[in-house]
Amino acid sequence: MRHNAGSTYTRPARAIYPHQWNWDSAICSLGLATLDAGRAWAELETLVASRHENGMIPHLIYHPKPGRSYLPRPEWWGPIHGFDRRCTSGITGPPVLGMCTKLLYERAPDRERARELLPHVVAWHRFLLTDRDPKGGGEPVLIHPWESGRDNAAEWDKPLERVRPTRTRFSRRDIRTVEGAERPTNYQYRRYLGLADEGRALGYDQAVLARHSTFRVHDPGFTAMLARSCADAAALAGEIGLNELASESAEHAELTGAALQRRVGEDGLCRAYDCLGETELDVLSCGSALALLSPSLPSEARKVATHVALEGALTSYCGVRSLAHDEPGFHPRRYWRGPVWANITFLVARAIGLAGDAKGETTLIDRLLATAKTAGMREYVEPDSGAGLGAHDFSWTAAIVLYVTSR
Ligand code: 2M8
Repeated sequence: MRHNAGSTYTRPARAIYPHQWNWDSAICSLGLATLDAGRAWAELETLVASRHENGMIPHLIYHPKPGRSYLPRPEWWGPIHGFDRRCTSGITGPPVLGMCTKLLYERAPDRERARELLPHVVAWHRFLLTDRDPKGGGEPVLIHPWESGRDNAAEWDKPLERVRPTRTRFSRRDIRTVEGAERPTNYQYRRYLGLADEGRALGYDQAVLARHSTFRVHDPGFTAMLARSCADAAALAGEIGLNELASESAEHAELTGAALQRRVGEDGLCRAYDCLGETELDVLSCGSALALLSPSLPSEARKVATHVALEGALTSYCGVRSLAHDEPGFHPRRYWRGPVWANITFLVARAIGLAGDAKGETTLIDRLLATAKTAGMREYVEPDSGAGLGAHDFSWTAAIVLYVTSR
């Protein structure tokens, strides 16, 4: 992890991801907290420094000298800039920052720094529940698969069919360092880049995109992370004397939690939703397990999702699978379509622990640690063999191992 950590933020993995990513940074701060508390706070401060005027914290913030090693380059988005003038993407990412800020505060309390940071975290939540929630229902509209953090998740297959590829010639550097079979396909990349072009044509007006993007979905994983982050922001704001932010965040948590309650299906699981087709996306992925993060998930739904993660279709001896093994789109080596990721296992473990199931939490954390011990700090692993996949020396895997072993 030190190898990837600069003085103010941590790259996910030097060769393939040479910039700052939103949820990667938030999770990395937890590992850093075990080594150097000041540096951990700097990680989150650097992240919020990239905020946009509307409160959005982008999914990706470019190194000032971006080089040519990562596709898309800043020009694909505009270029557009954050508050600190770094170039950023025009989309957002999974909102674990509120939750990580609270965890960091618990590990390394710094009242002044938390009081500076938290208003930007809450402004981001406010953005997600206004510009990105045109109907005011409490579930942000995602306008790009990258916003879910689970880029090629099988549930995005159908909604992606509508996206018009705008460029056919581009050079993917990711498959120079990682096997192509472990990454998204060219078919998907053409559409990821098509969406970046579409957003640019609309000037990255986020409220317009939430209504008119050709890709618009609700992701229970994203909404649940938001619900948890809002609840955690409310608790932390209360503790450090930011009372208005505390009540606003409590309202946000209630709104998002209620939206997820409405998303619970007949079998007790929350699934993704295609806003354009107005249909549920019938895929069982870790998005359904992440729903456990919502503080107000009904107890029957909590029981079902916990079972699926610990013993059911999403279980693996390595942790929580990104996609159920019996789904038609399942592929044990391909990125978010089957492999096990440490961050997902950690988030689901935490959600289960917070609901009072210490045994379930320990089971998942033990699986995560045993896997890291044999596979090393890999980006993801094969769910049945435990073989390491994707990037080596992956930052959040190391950060999570540091964090959970130093409690
Ligand atoms: C992956 O996504 C980026 C695009 O944002 C990529 O493939 O280039 C995802 O795994 C995402 O969740 C993660 O934040 C990012 C950096 O680790 O890589």
